[in-house]
Amino acid sequence: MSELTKGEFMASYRDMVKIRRVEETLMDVFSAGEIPGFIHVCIGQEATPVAVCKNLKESDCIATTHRGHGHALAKGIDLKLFMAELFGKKNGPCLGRSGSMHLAYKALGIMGANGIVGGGIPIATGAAFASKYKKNTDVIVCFFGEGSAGEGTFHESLNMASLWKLPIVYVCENNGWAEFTSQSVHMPIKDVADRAASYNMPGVVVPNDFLEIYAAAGDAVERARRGEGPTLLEVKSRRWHGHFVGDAQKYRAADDIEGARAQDCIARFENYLFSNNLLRPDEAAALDREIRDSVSQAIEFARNSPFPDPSELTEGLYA
Ligand SMILES: Cc1ncc(C[n+]2csc(CCOP(=O)(O)OP(=O)(O)O)c2C)c(N)n1
Repeated sequence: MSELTKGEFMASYRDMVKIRRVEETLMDVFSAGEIPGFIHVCIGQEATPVAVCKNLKESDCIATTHRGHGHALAKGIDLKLFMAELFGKKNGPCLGRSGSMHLAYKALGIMGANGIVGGGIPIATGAAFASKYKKNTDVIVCFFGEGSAGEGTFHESLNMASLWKLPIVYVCENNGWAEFTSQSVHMPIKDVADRAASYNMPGVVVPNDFLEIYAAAGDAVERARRGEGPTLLEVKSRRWHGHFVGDAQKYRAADDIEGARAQDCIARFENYLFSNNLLRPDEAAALDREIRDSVSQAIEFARNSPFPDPSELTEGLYA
């Protein structure tokens, strides 16, 4: 793992706050009916995408899930293009066809969000095979929730990746809830990382803490890049809001939600930066204003962008 410079600490903090402000704004504009489909926000989980992606280079690839906004932003997608795609507009990276749940951006190695639980895992594993086959040293990161760890795709992919020593890091963001189902009723173990032993790869558990995730992801990415194979990294993350925007979370106890908020990964990182003289409160406030402005500008950009023309519907299809 490489040591972060003061500039990289600041950039990481900025990315985490950016993801939160984007998600908060999306909750509002989605609720106002401006975005089609469903959206799933990652508020409370911002440390993972940023800490993991800070260990990647541009040509490294990621695969993500229905809750993938934070991963795409952490990999560096332009905020205006991102927003245009969510609004279904023609100037989004997928020409407005993907929306939130299938967002992809090849130029930055964002292989795609995925509405199928566990669907990204074999795709990412295939990309890792391609990287090894082409000898190009790119590492693939596959983000998924603990709900995916019960899918066959998870077990088949991890088995193959270990057998063939593929350059991949499996990152499970375990927030304890798969839609409306608590982990305790669908999984007989507490740590998804225990499953790594079956596939003879390291299984690592870290809390929802930027520094710990950054260090563990760094080790896993380096191991993959050295050709030593995959790692299963589990983050005990917490989601603050419902499964999708509009879910009232009636299935969750109040103290579970309050506990999630109390373990805020951004506040924790901010405290670390303040107490180590890496950030001052006035700098944090200025950064926040700047981020809020850029989010508002991206929303306006998306609102004012054109929808694709129906005549373009079959463009880009193989057959
Ligand atoms: C194969 C499949 N089964 C079920 C669903 C319905 N579904 C959508 S999200 C979800 C829960 C996912 O939970 P998890 O993987 O833990 O991710 P999180 O939502 O917590 O980020 C389910 C069951 C689906 N989309 N795909």
